[in-house]
Amino acid sequence: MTQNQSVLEWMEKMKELVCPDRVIWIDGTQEQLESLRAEACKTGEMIKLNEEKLPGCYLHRTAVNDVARVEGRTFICSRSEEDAGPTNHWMEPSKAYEMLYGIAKNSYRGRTMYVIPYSMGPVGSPFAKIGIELTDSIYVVLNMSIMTRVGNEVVKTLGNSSDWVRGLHCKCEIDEEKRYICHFPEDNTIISVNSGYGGNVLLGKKCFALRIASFLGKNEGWMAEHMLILGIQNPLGEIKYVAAAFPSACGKTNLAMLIPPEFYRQKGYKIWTVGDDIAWMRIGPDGRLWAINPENGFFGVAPGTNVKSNPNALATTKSGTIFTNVVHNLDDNTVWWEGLDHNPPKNAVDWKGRPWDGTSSKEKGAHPNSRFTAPAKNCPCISPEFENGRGVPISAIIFGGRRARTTPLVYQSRDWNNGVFVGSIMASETTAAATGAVGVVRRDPMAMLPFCGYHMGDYFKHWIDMGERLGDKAPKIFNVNWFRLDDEGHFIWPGFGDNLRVLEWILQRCEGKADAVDTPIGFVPKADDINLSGLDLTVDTLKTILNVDSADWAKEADGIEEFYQKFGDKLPKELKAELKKLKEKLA
Ligand code: GTP
Ligand code: SPV
Ligand code: MN
Repeated sequence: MTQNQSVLEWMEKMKELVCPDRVIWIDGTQEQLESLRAEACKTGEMIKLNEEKLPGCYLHRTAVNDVARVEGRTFICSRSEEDAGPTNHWMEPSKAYEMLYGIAKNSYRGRTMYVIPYSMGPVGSPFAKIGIELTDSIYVVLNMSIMTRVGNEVVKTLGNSSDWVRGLHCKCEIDEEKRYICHFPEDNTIISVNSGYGGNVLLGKKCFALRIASFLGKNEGWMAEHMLILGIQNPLGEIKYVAAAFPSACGKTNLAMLIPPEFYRQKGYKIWTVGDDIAWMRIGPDGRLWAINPENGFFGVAPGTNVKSNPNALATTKSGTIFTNVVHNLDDNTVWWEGLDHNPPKNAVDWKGRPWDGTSSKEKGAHPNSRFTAPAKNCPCISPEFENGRGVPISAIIFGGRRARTTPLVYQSRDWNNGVFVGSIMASETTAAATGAVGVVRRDPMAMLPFCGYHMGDYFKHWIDMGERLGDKAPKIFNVNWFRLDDEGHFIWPGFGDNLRVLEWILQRCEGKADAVDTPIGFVPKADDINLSGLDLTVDTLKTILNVDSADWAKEADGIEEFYQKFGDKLPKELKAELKKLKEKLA
């Protein structure tokens, strides 16, 4: 397959370690993928779904103990502990290698080693980076071949370069106690053992495109962020792009594919999806910030996805898609999940593989973090710029979280550094995307808490530095919160497609066209400036979610101060100054 010495040497070493029965290079051809799908169906690893209703679609169930990212078992193994920082788990690299090699040893006995050469970003684009993942899981091969660009073209593009990310994945026994997701930023290496779930094993995604890439970005002067990218086309046909960072399961896929409300559609608004989870951003020749989506598919949350909430995502999953941990409807060999429709199947199998009657069962049929892996090219609103290796210019950066109270629907930061402050203080209720308690408010700076591959204080500084380089060409920075609750616990803002109403105000602000109210935390819209046409929401209700409560924010400021203490001297002085300014404004 290749004469690349760095690849051959590493593979030899890994082969000696894990002892596969055979080695298969993934060439990216449909024939090879088809034979792997057939093999996975024969062993029961995957179930082929109804070819008429869901052509080329499959169902997979992971082990019951292996359904989400495991943040407590995710490590940054930099040489110095200080470089991993206070928000990451750290292990000394030589100790980590020794432990991981001990677990991985001989674990491919009786199994096949699949070698997946993959490109994050369009193959050969100046933005793109290459990885090679070794895995003993066909499920991983098939997911990676949807989520990334894989095969011969990638090997050819790599040539003799040693600039590529090494990835070893071993299913082992899917033993929770020996599950480790380890990153060696200084060695461009990722090792994942004892898991078969998404973000733990699709090494191009969070491991490479965020944890390793954020480290590369700091050193090379660019940014790897947990952000969707979307284009908003106005009635004049002009398209403006925004990037938005929300924590896991907080609405990136939904926002990236939103369908404009009727009122906006009639005026001629249209949304174009560039990415739904990860953005790599560089300063372009024109001095602006340009973004690409390094992925080639969507690994989206299934529950809650339906014709109303996200018709584009649903359409994207109608062919060539792998479903993980959803309900299997045995009547017509299709899939179902909570929130798909009001007709749960009676004759079905739940995500644990047990018989399930959706009409009477009190238990959920699909896991809350069940997912679809769907090709980007299926998406009805995929941007014509999706394959463009130069990326798209970003007008606004939007941070957001899931907050029942305190954070208003939207506000704008005063300038770049204040915007970095707004990102750094993000807090959100935890979701099922990672193991652990759900619904607990935690600080999640820039939605990168589980994904920053180095010291978070240095990461903040990198943001400040990027702003300095961007100068007056820097995107404007905003914060949104779709999740404010009323006293009965209902969402006040309708969300989903109606979020375009907020995006419209954001773009108007970028062009200096909309007014705002100056509050202690930044600029909030005047209630009249959010277009409510065709919406069953009164201006008075809107005012309740635009409100900035000084007492709540004074408490918030104390929480920020406590959080900031973690970073010691690594907290940039600019952010310290922003906190001081906030406190003064609240006093
Ligand atoms: P990851 O793939 O984990 O990074 O998640 P994500 O950020 O892409 O989240 P996604 O769009 O899949 O949404 C997760 C959950 O939030 C789903 O259950 C959605 O139904 C819900 N959600 C998304 N957007 C909105 C919104 O505007 N309002 C409300 N109330 N819920 C939303
Ligand atoms: C997330 O948790 O942010 C995801 C899913 O996008 S995973 O790939 O598992 O990280
Ligand atoms: Mn994500």
